[in-house]
Formats: sequence, C-alpha cells, structure tokens
Amino acid sequence: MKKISILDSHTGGEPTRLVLDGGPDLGRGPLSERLQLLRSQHDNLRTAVVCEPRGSDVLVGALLCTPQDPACAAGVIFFNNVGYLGMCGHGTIGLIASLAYLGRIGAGRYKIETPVGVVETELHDDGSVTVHNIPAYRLRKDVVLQVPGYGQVVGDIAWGGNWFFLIGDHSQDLRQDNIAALTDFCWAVRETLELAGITGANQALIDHIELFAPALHADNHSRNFVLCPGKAYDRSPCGTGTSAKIACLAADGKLAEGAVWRQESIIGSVFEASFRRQGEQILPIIRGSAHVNAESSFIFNQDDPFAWGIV
Ligand code: PYC
Repeated sequence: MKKISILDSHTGGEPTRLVLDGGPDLGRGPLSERLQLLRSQHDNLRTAVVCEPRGSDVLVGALLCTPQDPACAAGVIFFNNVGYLGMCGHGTIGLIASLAYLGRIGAGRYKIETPVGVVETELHDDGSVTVHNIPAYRLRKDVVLQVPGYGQVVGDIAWGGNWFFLIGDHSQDLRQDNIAALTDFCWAVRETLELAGITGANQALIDHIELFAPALHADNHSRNFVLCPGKAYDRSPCGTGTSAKIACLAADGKLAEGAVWRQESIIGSVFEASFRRQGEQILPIIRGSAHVNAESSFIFNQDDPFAWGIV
C-alpha cells in the first residue's frame, strides 16, 4: 500500500498542504519542466492531496522538490483544486515555517526554487517569514469591462507571480459575511475577461480576481478579497496578489520604495509588504506568519475508488 507524508500549515488562515515524500520521481530538471511532467503524467497526486475526500477547494498543495541549484534550500511546486500555480506567497511562508518545524532550517535566509523563478526568503527569530518575490509589474491600467448583471467595471491587470485583475472601485461590501456575493461578482468578472479575450502577457489566463476596500483595522492600509482559480477565496491577504497590488501602487507613485503597506485579508489576517527597485523592476517583499497544524500520512488503498481524489 502506497503512503505519502504530509505536513499541514496555515498562513493567515489560508492552508498549505506540504507533500514531504512519497510523490512521483520528476527528475532533476528545472522546476518549470518538473511542473509540466507532474501536470501531464502525475496529476493524480494533485487530486489525491487537495481534492475531496482528503482535501477541499480551499487547500493549496505544495510538492517539496530537490532543488536544481545547490544554493537553494528547497524547490517547490504549488497546486490547487483545479491546477497549478506559478508562485504562491502564503504557500512559501507555509513552506518555510514547515521546514523550521521539521528542524531542517533555523532563522536565516534561504533561496527557494519555484517554476517561475527563485525566491529569497528569510525566517525571522519570531517565526515570521519574509518572501522576496520575483519581479512584479502592472501590464495594463484602467481596463474597462461590461460585466453582465453588474455593469461597467474598471480594473488593472498585474503580475505578482500569478495574473490578477485588481478592482478598487466597486460597490461590493468586503465583509466576511458577504463571501457568497463577493465570489459571484469576482467570478462574473473572471468570465467576462475570458470571454473578451483579455489576458495577461503571452495570452496567459487571468485567473485571480482581487477587490480592495478601506481596512477595518486602523493599523492597516487596505482590505482585500481574492478569488482564486478554483473559485475558493484566499483567507490570507494573498502573497502574489499583494505583490501585484504593490506593483500597481509603485506604478502610480502611491508607495515609496521601502515604505510598508499593511494588507488586510477578508478574515482580518495581515501581510506587511514593501518593494525595492532593481533597475526598472519592482521586487515585492512580503512578510507574514504561518502555523503548522497537522502531520499525517496518506494511505492509498487499492480497494478505495476515491484514493486519488474525487475529480
Ligand atoms: O499567497 O500567493 C498567494 C496565493 C495564491 C493563491 C492562494 N494564495
């Protein structure tokens, strides 16, 4: 009977399920190639780990990989209930907290390989984690959509490790007891983008929709709601979504290099974000905390018709 080892954590409420061992052999190539191999030949690992009956729509999975570059502490491939993620900010914070829980790392700086590039991380003495993300940028400003049932919606398209459509001006109420309406609105926006053929660079699907409103807590600068590709909302402020926001703020001259932006999530958890410039590039820096909350072993019984998930 096959088994795989799992460590669960959450980052500001958003879960990360880390596969420690028992996954398929994807070779030692670049993480982008290993992701293609995982997608095309071993997608049942993804469905077994994050889909029901073991998982749920909200889970983000993370396959721990041996890095190609020996200077990196680990490699990771992120996935969810519908596919794969280029990068995942909350998941990277969860990964570092998990490696610390396992005693594999202590406070310090670590490079992590992802399919979209190397990210630098730092585990602080208080257990919080900083992620120095890959470069983020705004592709288009003030894109006008006619969203059926909602009318005109204006937003920006930005990359923060995933593609986002960011909407600041809307009539939605960003409250935790309004999730269903927020989900419906964001899904309608996403479908409109797709139908209109509006994409990120290289025709990439814009699969994350992000809404903003004033923060509820006076210490924070903004509150967000992020709808993820599989229609679950991010419980955390979303690391890649906050990176996309930082890129837009920088492009508009509304946030200075090094200044801290406190992004509050729909459930009130917070990431601290800032950026530094490297030539023309904006390099987002995201700090948050994760907590390990379960250790388990998944059993693959040959008699179980749903051993590899309900697809
Ligand atoms: O934190 O980058 C993130 C993220 C992406 C999807 C869910 N969380």
